[in-house]
Amino acid sequence: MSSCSNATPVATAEATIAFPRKPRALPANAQWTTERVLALYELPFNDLLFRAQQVHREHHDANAVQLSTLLSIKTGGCAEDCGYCAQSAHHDTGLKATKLMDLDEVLEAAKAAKAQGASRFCMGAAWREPKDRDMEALGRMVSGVKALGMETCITLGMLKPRQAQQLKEAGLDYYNHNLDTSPEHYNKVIGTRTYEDRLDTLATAREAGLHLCCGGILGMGETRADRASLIAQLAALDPAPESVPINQLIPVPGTPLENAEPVDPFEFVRTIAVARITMPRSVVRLSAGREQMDEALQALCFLAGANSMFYGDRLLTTSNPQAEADRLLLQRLGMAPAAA
Ligand code: SAM
Ligand code: DTB
Ligand code: SF4
Repeated sequence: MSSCSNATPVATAEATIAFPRKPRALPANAQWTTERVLALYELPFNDLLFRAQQVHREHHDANAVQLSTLLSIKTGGCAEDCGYCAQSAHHDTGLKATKLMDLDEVLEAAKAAKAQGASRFCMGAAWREPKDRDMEALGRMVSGVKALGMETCITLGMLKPRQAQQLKEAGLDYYNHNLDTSPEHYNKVIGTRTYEDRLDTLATAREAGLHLCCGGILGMGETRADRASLIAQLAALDPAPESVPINQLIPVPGTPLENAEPVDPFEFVRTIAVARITMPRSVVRLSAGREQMDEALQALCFLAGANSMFYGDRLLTTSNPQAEADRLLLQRLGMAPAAA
């Protein structure tokens, strides 16, 4: 396996508080148990893709792709120790930390994303959680982007109920908060925030009436059983997240996962297919890691049921395929951007 043993979280004061709570088990009536999800993974590749494509066509336009553009509105210096992340203050990645971006700069980036054809603008902040004093500025960003006629998404870490309501009132459509991996593998990657914390934040966002964008990362030294367990956790959220980002780890130098063994490309496609089958109505996003994939692999991901991607030359701190190259790829596949 990968260098994941190196990814064991640093024993900080926060981490020792974080470990005792056990992640919530799947609900007894969960339709997709980890075993049933694993059985999907075990299908012959062609059978799995056929089934995923059937489900996909029942619920979605098979040739439409939703395009989301990301912006890091507050970069680096994060108190959390996520083993994959360039922005954690626990890792020496050489990234320069910044303050929260000015509203004008955010709106300029959103206008540019819209002009390029993105329907959703996703703002990300490298925080464990937002401070109450930042909520007004964040609300103005959300309402400003919304006023441009775009869908809005934001990811700020853990949320308090009042903060989630403030974001909703400002016009937020989606809150992104990933489970990242299985509950079983989680503590090998992250020590400063529990799985339970993440589930609580997702519930808080839901209670405020926000749509959920929630997924994970492949290639962090997890097993197939872990991948199945992650998908079972996502599918058991009731309702399932409206948007499910499947990221391939971008190994960032200086992070504990910099030398993690890459996930097998067919296993990545299988995961997209399994997400499609278990969460039929959700939009499944082919997320980080597309620069490390060739076009044939991305086409297989669309065939497996991916119907969204991050679009624009940058993700948060790392690069993404050029927008022009993506437009050409979609054209060659006879696919078109989905309307917002
Ligand atoms: N700080 C907030 C949080 O973690 O909730 C939001 C930003 S965080 C960067 C959002 C998500 O990006 C993570 O949960 C993770 O799934 C994904 N991500 C971060 N670094 C990544 C990497 N190197 N490769 C793939 N995905 C990554
Ligand atoms: C998600 O699941 N992936 C995005 C978004 N949600 C916020 C972030 C990907 C980050 C990739 C690494 C980086 O650029 O720092
Ligand atoms: Fe901080 Fe989010 Fe990165 Fe974790 S993933 S270190 S919470 S920015």
